[in-house]
Amino acid sequence: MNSQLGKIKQEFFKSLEEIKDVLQLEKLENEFFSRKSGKMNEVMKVLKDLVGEARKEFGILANELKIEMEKKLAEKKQELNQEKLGSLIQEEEIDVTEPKLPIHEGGHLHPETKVLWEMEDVARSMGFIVEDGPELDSDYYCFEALNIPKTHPARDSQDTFYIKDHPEWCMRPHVSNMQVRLLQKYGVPLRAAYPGRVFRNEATDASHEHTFYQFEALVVGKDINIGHLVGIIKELLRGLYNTDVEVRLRPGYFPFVEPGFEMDMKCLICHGVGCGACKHSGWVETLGCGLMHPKVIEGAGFDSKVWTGLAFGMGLTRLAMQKYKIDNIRLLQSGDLNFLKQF
Ligand code: FA5
Repeated sequence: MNSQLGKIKQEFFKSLEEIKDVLQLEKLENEFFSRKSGKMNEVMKVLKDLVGEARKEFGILANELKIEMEKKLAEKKQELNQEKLGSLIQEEEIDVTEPKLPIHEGGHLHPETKVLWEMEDVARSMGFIVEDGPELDSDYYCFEALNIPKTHPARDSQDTFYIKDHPEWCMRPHVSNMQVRLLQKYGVPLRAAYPGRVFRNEATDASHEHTFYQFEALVVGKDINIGHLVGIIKELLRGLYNTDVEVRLRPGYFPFVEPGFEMDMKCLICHGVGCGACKHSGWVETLGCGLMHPKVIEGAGFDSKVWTGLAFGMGLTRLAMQKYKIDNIRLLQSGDLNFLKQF
């Protein structure tokens, strides 16, 4: 086998042997197969310098190796999932003789789920793909890949829930952990939305929870500007509320955008007069946004002189509060049926 391919093969199989969980596996997959900077794709660049038989032979060998590696990745994924399932079954005791509880009434969707699904529909109608992401994630995707330095306060365990004895893993504090992952998976241009649950070590009040939902989206293309950013956000809000929503933009700092902004919407509960949901200011802090930082685009493997992007992360729980006129965020996860039956 060609020495370059041989080296890659050896490196891949050695790393594969050391993989212990699905997240490590995903990292390995990116290392070798990411569209722009994956090692396999780098090797394929050799092809253009080869001619005739040498080119044909190299192409066949590289393709065979790629198929073999992909097969091994799929097998490993299945093995890891089965191990996990096995341990869950062992832990769970199921009593199949236990009588079924009577069903008194049908349930219905939680208000946050309704808003989530509506937002997904609006985003899809605007040409966005919609993806889920991991809630337990690596420090790399949550911070490092987003140009957030080691010293940033968000990395402090005061703000982020880290996993005991595993300082490289945390419960994601925002869904921005999907930005670089999606760029690596789909390449550019890209229009993607990635809502989900996030976790922060927060003191709760009427508008802050420790566990809440965000709806984030990004667009990467050529000549993306702030007009696109504001237009897309307003269109999404109009789709959710069926009316124009008054918004205001303030400068905001997020290391992964430049320039960055925070956007507030006029409180739909009190119409700007002041209530618990808007901390009596008439405005609700709704989202962070901006033009994607060149370092993030470069980090995902793309030329930031050619490709530009926008991103925004909305507080989906707050959007639901506004939609259903809920003035205390803590009610949403209270499990109080008297509250939930209203929706
Ligand atoms: C972020 O989480 C950034 N990742 C958003 C972003 C994405 C900026 C892309 C730029 C580009 P922030 O911490 O401000 O930013 O949270 C975003 C939104 O989540 C807030 O505007 C707010 O609506 C909501 N939010 C934040 N903290 C809480 C909380 N404790 N409880 C409920 N909602 C919250």
